Amino acid sequence: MVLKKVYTLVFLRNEKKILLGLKKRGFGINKWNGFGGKVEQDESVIEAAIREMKEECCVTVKKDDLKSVGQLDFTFEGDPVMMDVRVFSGVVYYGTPSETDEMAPKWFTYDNIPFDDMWPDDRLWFPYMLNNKLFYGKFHYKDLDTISNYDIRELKSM
Ligand code: 6U4
Ligand code: NA
Ligand code: NA
Repeated sequence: MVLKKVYTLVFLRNEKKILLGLKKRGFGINKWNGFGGKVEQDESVIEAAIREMKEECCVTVKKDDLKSVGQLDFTFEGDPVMMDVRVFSGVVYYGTPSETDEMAPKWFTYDNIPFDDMWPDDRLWFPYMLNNKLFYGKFHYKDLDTISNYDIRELKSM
């Protein structure tokens, strides 16, 4: 039996920039990433995505303004739990991205994305997201810094 935990990951974007947050604690600490976290038992994936945006960078997003753009499965050597990450992209939001205990938000131009300080998988699937292609990616990590194998493909629909 495969154990699986579902996570959200949200990227706010405009024509010139993408919003990332520097994670200040926990899993992925000191890495830049989108905003998100575990889907809890009493909520849908989209509800979790909206809640985590608010908790992590104080921004309100509405359900209809978030677009499902990809799915990522991560496994780690010696860990039976698969991370199933649902990736969303949005343009419209309310409020000003602000620093919280968990994340320090910052806008990056598309030619200046800090891949060296992100999860190693990001540079492999960001091109799909940035070119508005739906994607599925599967990554097996040997340790937290090293991908031992992966597969990414474009999807026709989510
Ligand atoms: P708690 O336990 O409440 O602090 P929670 O906020 O629920 O945690 P967290 O922050 O651990 O969850 O969630 C991990 C976040 O990191 C999710 O948004 C998914 C994302 N993530 C995990 N592995 C990733 C990877 N290899 N590449 C990537 N994002 C990843 O781009
Ligand atoms: Na989180
Ligand atoms: Na959480």
